[in-house]
Amino acid sequence: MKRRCPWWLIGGAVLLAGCGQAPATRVSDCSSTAPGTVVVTSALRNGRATPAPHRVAVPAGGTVQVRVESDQVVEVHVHGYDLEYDAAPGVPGCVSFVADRAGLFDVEAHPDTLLLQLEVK
Ligand SMILES: [Cu+2]
Repeated sequence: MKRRCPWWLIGGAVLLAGCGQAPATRVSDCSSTAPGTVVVTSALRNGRATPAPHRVAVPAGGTVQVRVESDQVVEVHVHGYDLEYDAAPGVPGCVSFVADRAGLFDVEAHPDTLLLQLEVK
């Protein structure tokens, strides 16, 4: 699920917790893969994740690439890092970023299909 700050909170967001953190920095659009990158792939078929939702270990500070193929237009959301991108038939969605926040983060096809979880530690 998305957690966006209401527009009227943006100005004071620095003082408020709970609106989420600033989006992570995208490393690339996945046209290349740096050595050592953890590559994670998932596919959405008929509304179901393939393979079934699973947990992927990512070393803290490492670069992770999350690639999603889909048979329908969907928005992919990497929770915790607040990254959103589209995937469509024939046009996989992909993002690479530095996993600099520890924790367990859902990767969803919105609105509510869990694709996988990234466990950063
Ligand atoms: Cu979400």
